[in-house]
Amino acid sequence: MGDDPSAIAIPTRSAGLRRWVDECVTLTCPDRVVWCDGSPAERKRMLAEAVAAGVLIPLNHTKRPGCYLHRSNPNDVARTENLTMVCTPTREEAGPTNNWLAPDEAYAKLRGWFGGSMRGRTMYVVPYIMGPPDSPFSKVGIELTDSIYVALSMGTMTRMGRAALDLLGDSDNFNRGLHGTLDVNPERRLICHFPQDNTIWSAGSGYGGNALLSKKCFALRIASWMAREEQWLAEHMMIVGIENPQGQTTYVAGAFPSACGKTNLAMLTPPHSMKGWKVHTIGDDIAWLRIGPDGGLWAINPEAGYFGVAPGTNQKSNHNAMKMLARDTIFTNVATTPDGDVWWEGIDEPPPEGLIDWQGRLWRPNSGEKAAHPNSRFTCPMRNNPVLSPHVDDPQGVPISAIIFGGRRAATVPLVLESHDWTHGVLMGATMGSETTAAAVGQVGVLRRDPMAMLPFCGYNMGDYFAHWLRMGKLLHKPPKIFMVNWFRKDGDGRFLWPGYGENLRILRWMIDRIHGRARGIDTSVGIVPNPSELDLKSLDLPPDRLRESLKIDRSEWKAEVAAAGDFFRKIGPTLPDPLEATRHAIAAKLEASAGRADGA
Ligand code: OXD
Ligand code: MN
Repeated sequence: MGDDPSAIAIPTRSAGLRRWVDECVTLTCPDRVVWCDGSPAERKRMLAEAVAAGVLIPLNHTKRPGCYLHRSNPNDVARTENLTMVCTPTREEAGPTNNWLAPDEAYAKLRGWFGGSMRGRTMYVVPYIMGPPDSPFSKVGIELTDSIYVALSMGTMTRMGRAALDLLGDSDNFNRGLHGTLDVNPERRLICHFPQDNTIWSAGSGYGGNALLSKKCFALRIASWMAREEQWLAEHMMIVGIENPQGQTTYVAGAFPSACGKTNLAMLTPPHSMKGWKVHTIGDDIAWLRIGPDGGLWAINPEAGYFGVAPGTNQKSNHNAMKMLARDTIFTNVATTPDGDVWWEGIDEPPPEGLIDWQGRLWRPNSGEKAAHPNSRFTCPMRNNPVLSPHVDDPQGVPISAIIFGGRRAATVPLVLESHDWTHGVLMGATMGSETTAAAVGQVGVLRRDPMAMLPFCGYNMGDYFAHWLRMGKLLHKPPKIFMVNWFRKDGDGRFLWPGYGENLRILRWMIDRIHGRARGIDTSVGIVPNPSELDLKSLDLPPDRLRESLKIDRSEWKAEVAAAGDFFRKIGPTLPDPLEATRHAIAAKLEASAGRADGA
């Protein structure tokens, strides 16, 4: 260990960091410790090592330079929410929506599993910064991992290496993440968060959401805890700038559950008819939002790369992603073609003969099995994104004019709905529902309440989290408008009513018109919907009755929705803030009173 040259080459001035690495080395007993410096030479060396070890398979470097395939253990292909714990001293602090373990119990159990677990392996010390290096809002984390795939992925997903140690200096204020692959056995898999210790211990999984500790574990679960203490917000949101033909850019942040199109929305291609409109990506998954000196909400993207869902990504759904995936990308659990390229369901190219499935077997078209895993992924640096915003590194972030909450709803929720005020917007977010996807282990397509798309990611009591959102509204002098969207409403035959993807810009445009006072909308009991005449529908082949159907507010569906929200609130229990329940009751009363109205809402 001590004789590894890289351990000497990157000293840290942080005594706290040295002490903690020593403790973890004593516990896990790796053969070698490598301090990652984040240099291109190091990456080249580690890629070669990963290939030699069979962890990565090089793809066709003529077609896809710098691209690799990783195949997971088939038991380890998605986040395991049932094995994800918030370890606060009391169960109440974790709240009714989180799994809880007492810190002593969690540490003791994991200490047992980690003991000697890195014998014969290398421990990578991965220092990283979440956020632009010059931002006062950025934070340092260190992940210790025995997975070269994780270390390489962290190099893409974060600002990784020497810069993080420089920023840390002699401080011991950093997130302590210990990750061990162990024997990839679901029986010995736990992802434990200790918010009071700024610590994460993740054991037994190599899957991104469980093992890249910067992402869900630090930037959401631990950061949401910090955000409450420090009066900011850590959210599961994409951030995008939308520039109109006059050159004015409006930034919006949008919370959608996993695999509901955040990445596509963050880099959408405007429809041909919307000449002069441009989209600039700030982030596709996580936003850290602060109150700026102007009293408005400002956002940074703490990440530096995208860990996106491959299936369904194609030239139409995300032309920019297809471009950025042409190089420097690690693909996980996709299918591969005989000439060493990638393939997945929904790539919009026929599967070539001789396709190899995500488990490395010859795929048979009639087998009824997917060639790529439904949660197969790409890990790609944000610098590859052709529409990356020039403001992505701005230390203060970008000003947010609107927050969008969106889910996957076959019925009830219209294409877009604006809240009446902040509290109503928080209610919309708090009660949003979505049909589950393959991003987490479990049944797919089941409606569940997923408040602010944070159900699996909020690091503390959900009722306290709602109260924090309400408090933030009071602190903001210029609160953003809050909208709810649903790109996924279906007709009676199960077909999507709205074309989605790039066409969603037409809906964003209406939001921007609302923000700048250029559209009136139609007020209903449950929020403001567009008057169809206010929507830019130029060259859109959508029959008026389908548009009407997608915007419809059905009174009986909404009565059921508001009642279901009440059921969910009862599960939150005593921490639920009164204003949310009062607003829900007021809407229920308005729905009752509107029984005689023509639109019924
Ligand atoms: C993700 C997720 O990977 O939400 O972003 O699961
Ligand atoms: Mn996500």
